[in-house]
Amino acid sequence: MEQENLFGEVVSEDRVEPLSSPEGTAMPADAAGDRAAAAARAAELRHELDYHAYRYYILDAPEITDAAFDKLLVELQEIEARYPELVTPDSYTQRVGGGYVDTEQFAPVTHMARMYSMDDAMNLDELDEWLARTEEALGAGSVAYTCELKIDGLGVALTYRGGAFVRAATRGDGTTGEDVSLNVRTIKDVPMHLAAPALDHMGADREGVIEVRGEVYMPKGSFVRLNEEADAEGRAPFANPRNAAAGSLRQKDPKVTARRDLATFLYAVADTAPLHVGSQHEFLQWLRDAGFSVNPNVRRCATPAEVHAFCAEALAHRGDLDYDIDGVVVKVDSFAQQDELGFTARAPRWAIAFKFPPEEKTTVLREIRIQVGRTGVLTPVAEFDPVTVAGSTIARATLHNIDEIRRKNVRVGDTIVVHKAGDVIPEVVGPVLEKRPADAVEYQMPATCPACGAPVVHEEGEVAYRCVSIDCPAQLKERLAHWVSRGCMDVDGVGDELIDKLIQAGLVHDVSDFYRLTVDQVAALDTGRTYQADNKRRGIKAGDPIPLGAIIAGKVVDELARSKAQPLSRALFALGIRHVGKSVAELIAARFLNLPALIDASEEDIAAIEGIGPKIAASVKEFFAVPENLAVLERLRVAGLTLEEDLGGSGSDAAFAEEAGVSAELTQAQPLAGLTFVLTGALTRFTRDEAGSVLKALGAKVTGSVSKKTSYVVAGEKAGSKLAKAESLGVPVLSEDDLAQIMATGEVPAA
Ligand code: 3BA
Repeated sequence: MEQENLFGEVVSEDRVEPLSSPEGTAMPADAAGDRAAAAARAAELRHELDYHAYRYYILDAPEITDAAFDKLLVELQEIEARYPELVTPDSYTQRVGGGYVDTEQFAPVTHMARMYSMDDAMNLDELDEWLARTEEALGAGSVAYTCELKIDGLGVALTYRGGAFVRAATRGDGTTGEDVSLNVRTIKDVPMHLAAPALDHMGADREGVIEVRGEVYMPKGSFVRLNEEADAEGRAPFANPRNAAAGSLRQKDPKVTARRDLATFLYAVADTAPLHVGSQHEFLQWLRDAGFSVNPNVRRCATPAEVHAFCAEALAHRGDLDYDIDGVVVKVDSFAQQDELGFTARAPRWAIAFKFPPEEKTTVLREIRIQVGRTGVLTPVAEFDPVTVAGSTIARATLHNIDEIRRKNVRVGDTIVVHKAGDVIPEVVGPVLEKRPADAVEYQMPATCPACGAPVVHEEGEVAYRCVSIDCPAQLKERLAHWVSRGCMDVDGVGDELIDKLIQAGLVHDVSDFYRLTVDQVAALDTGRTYQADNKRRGIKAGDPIPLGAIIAGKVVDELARSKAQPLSRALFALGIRHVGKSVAELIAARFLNLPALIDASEEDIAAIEGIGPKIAASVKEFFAVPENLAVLERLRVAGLTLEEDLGGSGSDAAFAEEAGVSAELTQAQPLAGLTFVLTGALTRFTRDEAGSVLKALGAKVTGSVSKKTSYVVAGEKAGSKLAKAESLGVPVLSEDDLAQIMATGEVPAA
């Protein structure tokens, strides 16, 4: 079946042959023709990339593998490198910040029409007043409302001309904002082209300029991770996801923004006329049809009571969302009714922001405790009397560093206000100064490490205080915990408690010791609990310590063994090298592919990687210059850790392809990307599953039924109806020998 994509095109899965590169240095005879062909192919690739990005980021339903997507991107980059004049600002390649100079960044931009503010309703009474006024003005019972969540992000305006992305600007003062195009382009859910259904709906107006508006935000999870990284590296954290989003959007280097995981929700437009829609809910559908991210939690409400119900639900589910909301926006749905109401000097009369009450509590700060992180950074943590905020009890919050303590002006003994930043992270807001005890003193960082007693170092110009001792047990514990954590080696079942016991028992001194643990050693560890009664048969007396036991120990050892296959990037991040976070580790691993190559690399080699600066390169080199670190790495290698990066397709397919003798270079090159295969009949040398794995490892899609979109059918013995169908549709048929040739060369022989 032919399928139309969002851009109104029939998507063909058949690969359009990439342009061959011009031979030699002589000007090709038909240069103009080549250029025209390149332009056409570039346009096609841009549409395909947009479409697949939409499937991935908006619909969460990708049709092709990441590798196949990258392949399309690389092809477009190659064309644009050869013909720089073909680069357009809406090209997918411009998302990664490639090749753009930042001279125009943050230039002032005047909005097409004013971006108004909104009036606030600070409580239900104020909301009711607005609803009553609105019903009165428009006729009671004749008004429908569209209720939206009020996303706590940053207002932005996105401009499109003729359906193509032109520019993005911050809201600024509502009249003029700042040009943040380079950074917004890196936000994956922002379409570079409006999709066909929305454009078609605009008729002749599709050629004009439109400016859609919405919110850029940072998901809570990304915010938490970003701040954990900041703490570990001794950098100042962001106060909440909104500030983190603002900071990320105002980055000078778009590559930094690209790594920050920003996202958008759109909800307004400068001028509704060209869209040919009559209400807010129709407009939101238009935005979805155009390929924008629109918050799914919206509801058209026919009565004030329904509006109330929506607000109550939103408040109740606030904590379940992966983004921060600070209220509900209620809008009169019909544009005709909106026009009737009009605007005040600063805001539309047809909309109101119902603000959620801030979740703040007061409590008493009992102690500031110092936590020693894996990099030796001393982090002060506020310990206060437990209070319930936003549905959970909190009793501690990080104060990050001494500068934050000074800025917040909190002292032990103070009555303090606490809340949850971004709805998730407990945070001390500040002291209630009237209640400060007379004897409360300003906090001082300790001179020695509370975990090991070594002197604490405070470098000029840094906010962090560090314990630089090699054998600080607190650092060891944190390093071990980091190694096994989710984003690192991902070892299930090794928690803080077990790590404590392993250290106490003297079984683990560095991460390589994890891999020498035996089931017996782990099984014998004390759980800290004791038997309640005698058990003569097992020789147990009441009061004897209960050991961990062989079942749990077996799982722990298995899990550790399983983690040996983690790629180099995971291990690099897990080692806890200063300034090497997850994304930096991925960049480094992708460049060097294995540990020996990385150890051999010079500081310049490392700094030459796109996105990696001299500070990171120096820190990596420093790490590998320490003999103890190299010794740990050697022990890891001996223990059987792979420590290699696999850039090709899905793990198990790639592994099988390797076993079947397909070279790693071939798997990595993904020569079959964009092609669809169907296997039929009995093969002699492989099972169909195995052959399928190999084809997938080489980038192909393997499906079960033959259609016009099928690139090739591989037919074995006794192939039946599928072979007949291929022949009737003119789909080329390959033999098992042809398959062997593909595996050896990556090329499909002429059928
Ligand atoms: N809807 C913020 N303003 C919003 C179009 C109006 C409006 C908002 C909104 C004025 C949200 C003021 C800044 C602005 C675009 C002006 C929303 C949200 N609607 N859902 C009624 O989720 N934060 N903010 N932005 N124009």
